Amino acid sequence: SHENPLKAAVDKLTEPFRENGPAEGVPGAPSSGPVTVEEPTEPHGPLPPKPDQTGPETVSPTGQPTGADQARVAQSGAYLTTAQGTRLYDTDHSLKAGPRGPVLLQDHHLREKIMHFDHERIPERVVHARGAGAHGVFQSYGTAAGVTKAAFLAADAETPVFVRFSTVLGSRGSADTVRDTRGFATKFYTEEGVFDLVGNNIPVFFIQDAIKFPDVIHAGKPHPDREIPQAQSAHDTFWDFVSLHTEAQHHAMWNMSDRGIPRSYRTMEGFGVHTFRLVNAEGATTLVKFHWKPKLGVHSQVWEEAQITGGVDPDFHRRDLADAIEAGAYPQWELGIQTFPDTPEQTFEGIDLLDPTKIVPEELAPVRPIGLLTLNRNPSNFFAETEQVAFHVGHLVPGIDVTDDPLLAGRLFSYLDTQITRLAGPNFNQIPINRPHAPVNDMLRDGFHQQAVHTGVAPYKPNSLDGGCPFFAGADTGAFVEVPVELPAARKVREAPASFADHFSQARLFWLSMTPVEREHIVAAYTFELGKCYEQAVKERQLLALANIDPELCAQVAAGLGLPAPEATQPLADVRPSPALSQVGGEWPADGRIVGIVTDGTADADGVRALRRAVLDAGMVPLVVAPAGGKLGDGADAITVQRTFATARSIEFDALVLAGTPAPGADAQGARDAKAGEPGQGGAAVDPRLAMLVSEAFRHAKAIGGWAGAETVLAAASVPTGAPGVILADSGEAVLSGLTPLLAKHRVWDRFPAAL
Ligand code: HDD
Repeated sequence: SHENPLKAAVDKLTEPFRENGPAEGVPGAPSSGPVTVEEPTEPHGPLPPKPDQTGPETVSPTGQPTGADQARVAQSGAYLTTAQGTRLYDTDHSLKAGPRGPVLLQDHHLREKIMHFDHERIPERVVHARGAGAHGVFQSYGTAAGVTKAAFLAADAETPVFVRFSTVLGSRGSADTVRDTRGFATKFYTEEGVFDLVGNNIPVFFIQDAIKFPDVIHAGKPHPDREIPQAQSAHDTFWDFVSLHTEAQHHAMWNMSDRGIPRSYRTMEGFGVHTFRLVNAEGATTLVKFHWKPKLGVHSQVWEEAQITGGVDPDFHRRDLADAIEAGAYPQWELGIQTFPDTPEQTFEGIDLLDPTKIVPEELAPVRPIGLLTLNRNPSNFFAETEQVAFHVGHLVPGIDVTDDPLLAGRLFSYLDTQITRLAGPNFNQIPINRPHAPVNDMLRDGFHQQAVHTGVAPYKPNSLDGGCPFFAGADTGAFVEVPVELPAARKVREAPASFADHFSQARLFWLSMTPVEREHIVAAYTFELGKCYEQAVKERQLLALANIDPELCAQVAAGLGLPAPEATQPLADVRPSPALSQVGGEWPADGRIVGIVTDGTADADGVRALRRAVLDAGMVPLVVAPAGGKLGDGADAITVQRTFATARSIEFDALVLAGTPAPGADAQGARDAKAGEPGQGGAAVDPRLAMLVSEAFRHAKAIGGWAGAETVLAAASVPTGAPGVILADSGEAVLSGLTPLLAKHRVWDRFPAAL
């Protein structure tokens, strides 16, 4: 960070606005000449919050409102009433002229009930319509105190937060696991006002200037004539745009990588994308990029899993987040910052910090942890909280300011503007989930859905009739004061800086930073997406962009499309890979991983029980899978079946253990016959659904184990017993100790490329 030479100027500029009255003749003050705003009374402390501006309701960790709020819960009072509080004796029948007669217009209850229902929906978000949210707390480490004066980043500060994760392109009801960027928006209810960090799980963006946002979104959303395809980029208009507008290539490559299909919201990184400017107590400024690092590591689904999930459990990510929180497995992320000197060039190691299509590799600027986010409470009402939460990149607190990134500039307009339509007016800050926890003392008045009953006669400044209140704060009394950045003399132009013309070097950097298995996934993703395009010209143009990123990547995709690989039209960028970008190679705690225990219900019940216990003891989650639902065995020892062969798919499990299935005596020939759906001679049939489950788990690179007869099932699923990540032992516990180290690596990576 650098000393800010302009601190004195800021102090001087803000002086007229402070409590003790204006200083005389300060240049830059709002009126010319001496400032004459006389306040007739002494300022007093902040006014108590208005009833409509207190924080969201108190809710117990189990989601039950506590204390006084209990009375406000629907379905808990004694009598059903109208919206006006009049008690009702019937809500099942319209008022009619006789049981078979016409319905009467005078039925006020019918009209009120239908009127309200007719208006239950609000417009979905124009982007990021599909999402899931959670409450939590942000614990600051205090390590950013040297670079920012933001109070919520001071040592030991604890701040309530609400986070909403989302996909970008799909409608509100679309599937969670589509290939897309994910939103990661955090609202910090700080003592100095609300700070929103409205980021994504991808650190770069498709465009460098917000004026292109309608273009990229129109291209990505379904085609305007048929409104298909839903929630995907695998179509002509998307690839038409990104192949013509090549600054989108870097972000498109992240989407085609495993980052585009996260395993869980809990296993995603988050990024503020833009460079922000922090200001410390001395007025010194530092440029930063924000990062969220998940404690569970960064993990993804494989493509086939994502597709299956979209069908069998479209709410996969939403459910996963809510279940984890309900089970007390609170997801956590560390907030970190990369810091850069605030020099006039606003570049770091040659990378333009105002270009949102560029990252600064962590190897060049390490991410320094500054606090811990824990999500620990599910919303109690999706609409009230997750749907109505309104984020805005302009919700800033003292100590955090914006830069001149032209993408950020347009966002600063858009997020307020969109709420006018979505939340129907300018008072969306009064909706409980959006209310600041800091005292609010604004002079904004009236408007649709105004909840406050403001008192006083003078919502204007200066005034004498309301005692001159409210008063201005200064930089030293917590005012948000813009950093007085010096601007070079400039011409008004519609142009971008020259460095913004580099569209391929960082896409190449990303590609070169991937491991072989991750590259294979990227090739498969491009081949699938372009394979879904109809226009030859679009495919050829995108191949040309790939040629300028990496000829090998281009050749592989071209081969998959059956098209010639074009030559690069510009020299390949000379870049150093950033291993930090790869998701493969690390090890993470196996806590909370899901182990499917498959049994036919007849064999080794004690073994199944013991394995369940061992899985729980290891901090993981056992799910017992059997041919049909119900209980296995009787009495206190009975084992509850949690998934059946009809409901279990590989997507849900991190590992599968085959416990005594099928009955001993089955042979491989029997298993092969069973695969065709018929019991073989002398062998028990392997249920084809079980065979499918196991072969899926194998293809999805999940660890598989088993004992007592597991070989037969493996044979039926065409899984070689010697394959990587297949552990056969003579007891469940022995199998588990073989599986646990595999789970720490997330997947059996060695199984690729054979598996896909
Ligand atoms: Fe945006 C929503 C993230 C560029 C305009 N955006 C939205 C959400 C996230 C992002 C996470 C969902 C918030 C929620 O859960 O309610 N957006 C980003 C990121 C961007 C970005 C990381 C680039 C770095 N966005 C961007 C641009 C514009 C918008 C350039 C317009 C010029 N974004 C919006 C919006 C949305 C929105 C139209 C839709 C709903 C909303 O704001 O509240 O204003």
